[in-house]
Amino acid sequence: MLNLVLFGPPGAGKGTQSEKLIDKYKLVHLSTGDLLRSEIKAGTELGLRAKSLMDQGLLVPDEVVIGMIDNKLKENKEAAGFIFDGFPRTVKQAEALDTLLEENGTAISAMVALEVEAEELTRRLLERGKTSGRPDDQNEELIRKRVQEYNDKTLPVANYYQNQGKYSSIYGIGAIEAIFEKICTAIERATI
Ligand code: B4P
Repeated sequence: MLNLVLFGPPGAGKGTQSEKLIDKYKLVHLSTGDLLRSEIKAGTELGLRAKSLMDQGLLVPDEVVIGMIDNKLKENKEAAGFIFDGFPRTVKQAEALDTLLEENGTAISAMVALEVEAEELTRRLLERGKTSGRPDDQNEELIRKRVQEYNDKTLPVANYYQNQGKYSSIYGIGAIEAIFEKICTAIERATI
């Protein structure tokens, strides 16, 4: 099984590159951001709880996202592999993911981190906010809060995978196709 973690700050290109990776490696896409947004759209209790945090640029509680991932792994037992997009975002989530995968007799194959400077992240997200309708993409202060949450709570996840020898870093500014090629090379290197 090929199980990839795509890592990086908000706006680094995780969602964008995930679409191309799914196509190439035939993986099941698990984006906690997308899963949370569909709960919000469906008006569930979980969605309502998540919305108030997401609208402030804050992470939702670990138990919520871990539970969602657990359900999705159970629903996709026949998958050739998974791409985790926007998950794990805390060390607790990374540890939980390792346990869940172990229970299914598998493990993370590689983690690819996209590196993009803060000014470019703000520019991209404000641009996306013009058409996405996402409230968290429409306000510069909120975007800065999301990047701060990333620096405080998510960056340590890179060390977690570095310690397991699974971490690769890719510069995420440039043409989408050129970045995709670099990601594929990193995956192939990590999995031979
Ligand atoms: P996400 O949905 O994961 O949102 P994101 O990080 O903003 O998206 P992404 O990083 O995939 O966007 P992309 O770069 O592709 O999370 C939203 C919120 O949900 C979080 O703030 C949090 O509250 C909550 N949440 C989600 N997961 C959680 C978890 N595990 N734990 C707790 N809370 C969680 O795209 C950005 C833009 O850049 C696009 O418009 C794209 O076209 C553009 N772009 C991409 N690549 C480019 C390139 N090379 N050049 C120019 N533009 C590019």
